[in-house]
Amino acid sequence: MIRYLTSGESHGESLVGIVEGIPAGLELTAEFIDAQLARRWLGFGRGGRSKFEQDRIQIHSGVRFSRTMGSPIALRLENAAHHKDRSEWPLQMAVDGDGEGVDPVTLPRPGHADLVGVQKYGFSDIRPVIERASARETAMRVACCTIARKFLKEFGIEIGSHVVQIGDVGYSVSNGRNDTVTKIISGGAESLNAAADQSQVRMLDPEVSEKCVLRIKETKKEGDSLGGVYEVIVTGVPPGLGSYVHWDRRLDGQLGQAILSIQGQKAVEIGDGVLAASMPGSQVHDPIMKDESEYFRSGNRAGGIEGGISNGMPIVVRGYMKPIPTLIKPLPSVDIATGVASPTRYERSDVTSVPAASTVAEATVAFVIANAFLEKFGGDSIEEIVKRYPVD
Ligand code: EPS
Repeated sequence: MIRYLTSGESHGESLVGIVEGIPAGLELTAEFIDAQLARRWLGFGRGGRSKFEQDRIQIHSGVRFSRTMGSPIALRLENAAHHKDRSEWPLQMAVDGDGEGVDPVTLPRPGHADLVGVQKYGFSDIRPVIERASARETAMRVACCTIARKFLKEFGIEIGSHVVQIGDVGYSVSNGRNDTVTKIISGGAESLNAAADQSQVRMLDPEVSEKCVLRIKETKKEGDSLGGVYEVIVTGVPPGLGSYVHWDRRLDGQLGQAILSIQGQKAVEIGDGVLAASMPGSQVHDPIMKDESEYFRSGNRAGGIEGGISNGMPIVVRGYMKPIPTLIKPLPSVDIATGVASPTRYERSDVTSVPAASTVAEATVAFVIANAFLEKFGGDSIEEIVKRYPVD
């Protein structure tokens, strides 16, 4: 089984990750990880930091001559912001020293971890909360999970995503029944990325994409922020991953956790989950069919999972992200130093990061699917696993 840990603050010197449990013999290069890190910066509506933060992974251990060795893989990413950005960051995030001359942050933003973070950890300064709660952490998460993604690719399992809504602009898609999506993913879910990555907001429809860009521009002018919805699709998944026998082995439950663990995500849906709740059963459940050798479903409202187990159809997961809580427009709050009501102050931020969240979600989904795959077909090396799960 794969596990990973991340460490690091948004404006600290670097982010660090350790990935354990990747089988030996997997081809892995820094370039492969960097390509996914670059996709995480996609999307109109990001703030100033996206202009200069160049994420280049450093692989420190666990890989020899571009192949994994089965040992833990240590990764590091520099925060350019720590060195280059506003001069106070190195001071704010110094590892040693007594912190003299560093002004505390005392106005918690509604919707952020700020207030609950200081209440939990007993700080009088919100800065430590902001720094670790920041979505900057997802850069290392993507790096770690990209190794799981590479592992899945060896076995023909691909992951793609696209944005379906930003704020109130979008379309109601389909989980794989929509003709456009079905056609695109027939060549593997990565084709979905090839199409979505062309759009400024990772949307498949150019007209809707344009409308979203306009909506983001208007929202920026209004000093506000936007959330949205994205869809992650996994193709090439064999039937039988996950299990109904125990709650924590259910694949849909694990995917829900993977999505909701990403900063700012408030809801998750498998297949047509939300719509299905208001429809009669006869219109929801995908008819079972069989060709010469295999069972299949004539639809995919179930999103590729029945009874907590993959059924061989594409896995479809939707994530719902709230608007970013850092707004130019002040929100009502209370100063934690004085107890006096005071509007929030603006910190540099994004207007929306739904396109970025969609790529982070691909990564966290990869981690879940890779573990479920290893549970069923696992071994210590790629060679050993190929014997259990032959690939063309
Ligand atoms: C974030 C605030 C912004 C975002 C950041 C997440 O950072 P800064 O305060 O430095 O402008 O750019 O996202 C990233 C740095 C990233 O890599 O995604 C926040 O408060 O969550």
